[in-house]
Amino acid sequence: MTIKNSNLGYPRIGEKREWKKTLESFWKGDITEQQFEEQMKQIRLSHLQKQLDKGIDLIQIGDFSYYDHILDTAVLFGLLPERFWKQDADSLQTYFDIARGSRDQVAAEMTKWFNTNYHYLVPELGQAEPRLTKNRLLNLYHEAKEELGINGKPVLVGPLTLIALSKGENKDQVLQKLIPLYVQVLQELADAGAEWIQIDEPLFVTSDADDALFLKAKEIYGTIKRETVNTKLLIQTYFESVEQYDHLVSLPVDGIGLDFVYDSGKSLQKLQTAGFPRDKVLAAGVIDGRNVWKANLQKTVKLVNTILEAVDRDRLILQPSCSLIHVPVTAENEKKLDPLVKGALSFADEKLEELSLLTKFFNFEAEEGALKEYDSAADQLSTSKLRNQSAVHDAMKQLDSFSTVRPEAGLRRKLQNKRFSLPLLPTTTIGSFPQTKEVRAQRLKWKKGELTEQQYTAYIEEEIKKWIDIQESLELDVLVHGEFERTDMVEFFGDKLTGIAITTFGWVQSYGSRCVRPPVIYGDVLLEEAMTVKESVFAQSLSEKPVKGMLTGPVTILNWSFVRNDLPKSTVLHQLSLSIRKEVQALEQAGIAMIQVDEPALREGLPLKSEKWNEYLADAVTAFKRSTASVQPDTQIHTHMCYSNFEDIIEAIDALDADVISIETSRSHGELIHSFEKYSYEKGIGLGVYDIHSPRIPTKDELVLNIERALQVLDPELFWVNPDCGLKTRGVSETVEALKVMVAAAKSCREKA
Ligand code: MET
Repeated sequence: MTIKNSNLGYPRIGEKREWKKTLESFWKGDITEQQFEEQMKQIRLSHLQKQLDKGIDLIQIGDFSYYDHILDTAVLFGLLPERFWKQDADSLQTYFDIARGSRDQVAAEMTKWFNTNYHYLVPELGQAEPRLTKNRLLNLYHEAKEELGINGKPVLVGPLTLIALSKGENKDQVLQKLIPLYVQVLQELADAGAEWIQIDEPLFVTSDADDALFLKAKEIYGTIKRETVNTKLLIQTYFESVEQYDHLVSLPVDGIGLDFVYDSGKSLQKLQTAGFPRDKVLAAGVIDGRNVWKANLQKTVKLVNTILEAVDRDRLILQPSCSLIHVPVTAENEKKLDPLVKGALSFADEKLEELSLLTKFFNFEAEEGALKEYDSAADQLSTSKLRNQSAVHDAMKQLDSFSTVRPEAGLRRKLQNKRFSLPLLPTTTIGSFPQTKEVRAQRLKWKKGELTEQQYTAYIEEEIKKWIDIQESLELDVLVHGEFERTDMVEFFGDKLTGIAITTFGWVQSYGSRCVRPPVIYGDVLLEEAMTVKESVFAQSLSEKPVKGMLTGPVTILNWSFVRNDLPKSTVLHQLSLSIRKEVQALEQAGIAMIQVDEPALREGLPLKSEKWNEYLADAVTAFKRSTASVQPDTQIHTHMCYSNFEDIIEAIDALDADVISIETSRSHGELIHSFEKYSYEKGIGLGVYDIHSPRIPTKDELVLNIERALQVLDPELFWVNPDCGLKTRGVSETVEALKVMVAAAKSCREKA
């Protein structure tokens, strides 16, 4: 019997982001709906063809989406937000209106998919009566069969996960009503000839998956299985091990998918000790679907052999650990990378090749030599200087000798008050000012060599000067240089630090058509030259007021990059902290008296399993403190964080020991202030007073209200007034107008305080 392989999802965006371009040209009205559908079909079919060519046996259908597969599932079951009910549920217009907002209606809320940087649209249950709309999945199944002869494996998010991720009061009721609809969809696919159908239930890896949930799951899948005939159902989990292994594997379905890469060792252990039911198929995630490194196939063979001790060959399917939408499409087009780095990379296409080779090996169609040869490319990177920088290793050996503790916060505050003599409720911004078309055009010219280094520097300095003048005339108290020299707050540092590469086409979908290109941390991280001193010093030379130095912190650089996997993440984090520490020192030595180290990604890096939180937070806090603790007590350290649920991590935030923290809040003002009510926070704090995601200019009264509300809980001596986040995506005049209102609001609150 041969061992089969399977895929869980292929990146939609295309090698050169063709998908994004098609979407955006449709939104702009450059192509008609028919042209749009035709172009999307070509992209979709080419992705299927590629997977077929790479030797994948079970190719999934339904992972391709025009925006987001959770939205697809919600629409399939008629779960449209109430404000869109008047619109035709089957139309493309409605679909995109929900995703992006229409002239009259706001879009659905967006949030991160488990611990990834992929954002899904949150289904709103409201008073919805679930019903089936057009069964797009069925059409796609037919399309693959007719056009390419592929008997695809339809993929659908399961009812438990779908409901858990939705907003609404009546979850149980909706869930009950969904079950017959799932049965109907599955049966239509079965009747069309689908041999396997995959139902994703990643909810089963979270801490919410308790006995009660599995009890419900048993009942629901009992019904689904009983009523769906002539097909095989597979329940798929990913991103972590399933604590309730026994419950999961006894669900009444035909196959179970487990992630053996992000496993914390538990699923494998359970498989070894408790075995695997003989009447089921195990779909084993053995190729890392979350990272960009080549698998070590010889090690993977060992893993598969261990799995084979518990499962018969003909009951095993090999696959990536999760959908490949979390990695870029192909490493083949990366022409600018060091060959050692490129040689060790594996994006989606390469991962499928790995899978195919591995399957061939187990089916006696490939020799062990082929695996050895495959693994040697990554070995070359491992033994190279890139991963063995003695300066970094020496520093890491003495990690404890780098201080992480500053003098007591109260004492620092006294010294800093004396040094800066700021007014009550000081005003500032988060760092970036509008990245206008012109700023981007100039940077592009410089990158292409059409501007000399000198010309580009002169341009950036002109922008800095313009905005220092604007900030002076707005009478802001603490200024920033504006970050005009930065494309992106992580990419900028990734580009400058040794050991981190920026790819050319390494894009992954973040939300909708928006893609990000995470830097690749491939080697030991080292700061060889100061990264931000020039611009900061120039900006400070133009004003008597303090201008904040502006850095991205180690936790955020780590969380927004692809990270080498030969070291524990915490080691890479600590390496990063040593580089940021050096930069902080360089800024201080150059006379910069306030330094902001942004950590917007601190909260989102929390592991899925709560038992791992303490370790993560302890490392994050230490890395931040190591980055910042070298400065004099009267140098003021700021940090900034983006909106998230702070209740969970408020102690860690306090432990960062930053002199001033600013937090994005305007979308959850009440809730956030509430967290601080219960926790007495005694350092400088600015809760964003207006939303920067909207072009709307706030009114002074609104902002006064926001400030006053915060002051009911927080000490006015500690409160700062600032917008929610950086202003890089805003227009120039709306930025100036909004800041004018903000300063006026701060002044009037100051008088009253
Ligand atoms: N300093 C950065 C900025 O103002 C912080 C952004 S946090 C996502 O853009």
